[in-house]
Amino acid sequence: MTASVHSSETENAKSADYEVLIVGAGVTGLYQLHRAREHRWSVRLLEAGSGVGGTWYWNRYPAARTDSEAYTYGYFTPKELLAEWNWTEHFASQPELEAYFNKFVNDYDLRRDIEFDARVVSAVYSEVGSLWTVTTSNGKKFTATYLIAASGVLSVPFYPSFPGTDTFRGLTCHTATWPRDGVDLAGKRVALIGTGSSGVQLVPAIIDEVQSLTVYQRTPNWAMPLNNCALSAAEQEEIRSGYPALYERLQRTSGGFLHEDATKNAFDDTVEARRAHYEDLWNGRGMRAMFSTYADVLTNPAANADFSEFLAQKIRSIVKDPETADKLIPKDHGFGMKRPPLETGYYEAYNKPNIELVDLRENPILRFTTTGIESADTTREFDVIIYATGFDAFTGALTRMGIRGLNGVSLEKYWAEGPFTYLGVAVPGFPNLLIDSGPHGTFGNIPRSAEVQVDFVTGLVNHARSNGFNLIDAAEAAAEDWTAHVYEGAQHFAQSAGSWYVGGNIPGKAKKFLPYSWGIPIYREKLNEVANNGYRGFRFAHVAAEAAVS
Ligand code: NA7
Repeated sequence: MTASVHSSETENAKSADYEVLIVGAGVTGLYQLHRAREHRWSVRLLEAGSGVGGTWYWNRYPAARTDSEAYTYGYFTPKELLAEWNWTEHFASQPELEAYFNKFVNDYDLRRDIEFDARVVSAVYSEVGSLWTVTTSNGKKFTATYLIAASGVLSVPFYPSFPGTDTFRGLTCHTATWPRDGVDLAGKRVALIGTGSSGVQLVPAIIDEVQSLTVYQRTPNWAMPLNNCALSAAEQEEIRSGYPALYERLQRTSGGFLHEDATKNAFDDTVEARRAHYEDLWNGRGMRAMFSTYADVLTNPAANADFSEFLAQKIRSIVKDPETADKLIPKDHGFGMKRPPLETGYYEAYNKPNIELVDLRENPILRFTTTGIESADTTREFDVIIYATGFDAFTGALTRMGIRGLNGVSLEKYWAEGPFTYLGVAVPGFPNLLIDSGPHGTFGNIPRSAEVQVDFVTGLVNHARSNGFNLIDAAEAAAEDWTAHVYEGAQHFAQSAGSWYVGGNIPGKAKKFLPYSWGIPIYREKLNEVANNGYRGFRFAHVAAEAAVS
């Protein structure tokens, strides 16, 4: 490294439109843009939608809300936003979250750096000058030294293919691309396919409005009450003054949630003590049961079965028809092996006269007809069919962007057998592609894990910038070690086969564990250690505009 900072930046500026392109204006990409501005990078953010918020821009279905306490989900920097913003409920609804991200963008004048309606359709790395050429759906081209993908882990909606879907003459929609003007469901015969978090939120929100609701369920989930409620002015004040202590706590807990990690094992308690603890969890807020049940609830099958049986009893006690209750109880996985939905009146909705639950294991969908859905038992007629069928999680957005690294290798092909990353932020052979929030790095309360990545990526780019480098690549051996470390942490999730944690929901997708399950504090520690050791595991170089990489 010989070039001075100034000469290197000038040279890059000559050969590329920007130093950095960020993809995605969701919770992660906006924070990355803010950090880019702080460090005066020349930057442009490319966003597929016409507005900001990512998940909270697209998922506008009734009752869409976060399962993280809102005050743990928002940004902790900049400080002004913390002081000014009031969350109105413990768990914020989609409109409130969208308003929050708009305020962030407006207050910090970020909008001028965002290109809307610009879905990335191709991103090709060139060794000459070490830069990315990115093409967007609106026909524009951009070049930059660094391409930072903040394209989200749950951002590519999945549509299962059923015969005849094109023939249905009524309305079809997906929870993840819900129309901006809403969908008129009043008095309609509605079908809902899918009972993950989105379906579980939607059912009680529409049951009183529709003429009939038929829920097509393939796999029931262990849903627990969200126990949301409004925040009083006094609580809002308390939250505002408690942010520093709250942030410290969120740095400590494995999921980056409020909820403390359990230290006791299930059978250290008596039956009575366990029962009392389970009741307390049932009446508690948010994702507490995932972290605070017992230390061995995910790792000891007997402990897992004990808690799962408590939940099964709860379902039986709420749902009046025993056959329906039984269908709603998962049989193929224990609590926590798949991401548990949080519910508000979901099980109660099955006591309404206008709901029907169709178990797809008994009655698979055979085809869509012009007027409804034919399943093995009968044909039902509908005005509206709603897909709540989830996402091609973690890798879906990255493998659909037309990313090509060194020698034209496609990321989609490179990851055909599962993702291969260093730290969840870099891929060997794809220089200067950096990932904020993707496979092998994301866990728990997404903004809290994403900020660890954004801060690391910001430091990494600054390190390269200030040392006159314009090429960052991950070493293959480092990625091998990291990928092995990710899989080692996945062993507890042995029953997750059908989950989006392992690509189990997408036909033909490699079945590999995708999140980083060691917890955010360990992740942060590992990333800090790499940064403090000169970004060990990365290769840096300076490539002149006309020269090829040696
Ligand atoms: P999820 O949790 O992936 O749920 C998708 C649902 O769709 C789930 O019940 C699936 O059943 C069902 N599904 C998927 N494919 C089919 C087919 N072919 N036939 C019938 N049913 C199908 O997505 P959500 O949007 O609810 O939530 C995603 C995350 O967003 C959530 O966990 C939170 O983190 C926020 P399956 O279980 O695969 O049998």
